[in-house]
Amino acid sequence: MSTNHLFDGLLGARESDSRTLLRVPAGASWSYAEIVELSGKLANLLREQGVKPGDRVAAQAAKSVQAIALYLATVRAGGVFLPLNTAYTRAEVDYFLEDAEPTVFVCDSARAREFEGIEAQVFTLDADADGSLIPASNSLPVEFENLERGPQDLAAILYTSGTTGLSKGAMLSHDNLLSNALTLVDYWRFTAADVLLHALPIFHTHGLFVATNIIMICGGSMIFLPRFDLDAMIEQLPHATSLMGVPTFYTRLLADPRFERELVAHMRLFVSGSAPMLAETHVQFEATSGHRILERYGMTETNMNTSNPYAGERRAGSVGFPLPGVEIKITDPENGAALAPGETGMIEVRGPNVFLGYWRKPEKTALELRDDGFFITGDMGKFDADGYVHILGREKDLVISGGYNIYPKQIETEIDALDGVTESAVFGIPDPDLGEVVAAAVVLEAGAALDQEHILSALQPLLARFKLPRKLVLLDKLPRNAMGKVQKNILRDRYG
Ligand code: MCA
Ligand code: AMP
Repeated sequence: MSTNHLFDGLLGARESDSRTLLRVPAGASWSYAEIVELSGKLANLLREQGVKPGDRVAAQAAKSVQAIALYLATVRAGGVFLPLNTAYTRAEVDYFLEDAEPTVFVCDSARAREFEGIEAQVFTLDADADGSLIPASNSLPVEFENLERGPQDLAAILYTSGTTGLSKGAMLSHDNLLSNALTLVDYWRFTAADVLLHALPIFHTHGLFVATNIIMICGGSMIFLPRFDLDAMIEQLPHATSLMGVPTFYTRLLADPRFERELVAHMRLFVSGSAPMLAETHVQFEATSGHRILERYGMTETNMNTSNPYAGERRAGSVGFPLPGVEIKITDPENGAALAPGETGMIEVRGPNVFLGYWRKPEKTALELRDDGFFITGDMGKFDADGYVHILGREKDLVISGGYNIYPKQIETEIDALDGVTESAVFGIPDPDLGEVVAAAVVLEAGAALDQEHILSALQPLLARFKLPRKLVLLDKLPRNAMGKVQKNILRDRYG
């Protein structure tokens, strides 16, 4: 039998395991064996559609067990899984389809007409499993001889924006994903007794790889919520042992009077990441629930890099220690020279978790991934005296809103292209719910007949709704320093 590094590591031994891997609040559940079977049928379908090793399978699909099975099927068929945020507009998706050239594209049936005529074979998959994908695979065998894939073969591409405004596909290998999940199972002490309350989207590293891969490896199960919903969280927490979320999950739970100590007294672990968590949230969470949140730090390009300890002190305001096998170096951003503990500089990461490079963008890869394997994260930080890593800022121009990364450059490019606009600056302002939200300052041409409402409606077909500025101010000019660089810190202070 051939080896498939990632699939064997995740589910290799579980094809006749009748225990539950996943259940939804309405009651339906799927065993490990059933999900392996479903992935076998889908892998047969992908092969029938011409998916060969290295071919991309893109999915902009609602969260469902079938979407998870499609990820597994792609891996088994030797393909490269490419999940896309369901909020992306047609204009945004077009870019990914052109760049990645998938063989198969799966989307919601409500949007299928938008994608008529594209190069890829289009199938549809809705939240309730309706659509063409599942019927097309129904009569195919569950048996599937997995394609031979080694540790360094590509398993997934996840797009992440950049300072240029154009998204870059981070190429993740079988071993990037497997090695990181294996490390985390150990570090966070996941076992077959775990029930993870899964409320994250499954088109990002956090919800797809960290949460799902960990559970498959440890043999535990997941309660799969379609999205974060407070009522459902309060209802399901008593049945879970662990939760992974972005800080917004925790601030929203804390604000709900039903979130009390007794509700979660039985819980084992609360993990937070994807965005900075305020130290006061840590403190309040512990005071209310009796649990100390375990904060960790990751990136699309690197999976998880650091984590607070399971047994030792979980330090508020810190992202913990480098994970076993992961090296972290703090460097001078000007020249890359290593800095001493306590000094603040660029966080660089090396290890089996670090991606292979950006898809078809060797020049971008060369800018961020050093020859010696260290990846330049764009996050600024330091080690404290006890070896804990602290993230102290970002060198990259990035807004993190509710755990979604939003690159100002993409929004500025769209605003600047509007008739009547001279220039714009997009920046993050603090928000009690989402951490940060997007704000924009726009300078109009003299006499331009544009106002805030026109600008926002012109942006709607171009940008996912979570990227639309929540605050938009019209200015005569943007504040600039002596070098001519826009001073976003001044805008942030003034309008935040
Ligand atoms: C939804 N909206 C948002 C966001 N989410 N606006 C800004 N930022 C957001 N994050 C907007 C919608 O467009 C909509 O706007 C309105 O809010 C309500 O939408 P709804 O879906 O009801 O939103 P919500 O339920 O309030 O969602 C907030 C959320 C969600 C629960 C925080 O965004 C979420 O699940 N975030 C997690 C993101 C995540 O998984 N990040 C991991 C990536 P309108 O009314 O105008 O239509 S980072 C990663 O993977 C790295 C590796 C790592 O370290 O983990
Ligand atoms: P992404 O592009 O989704 O991979 O987002 C990765 C970025 O999210 C990192 O480079 C950090 O800036 C940020 N991030 C992730 N986890 C944390 C955390 N625990 N604290 C602060 N920032 C974080």
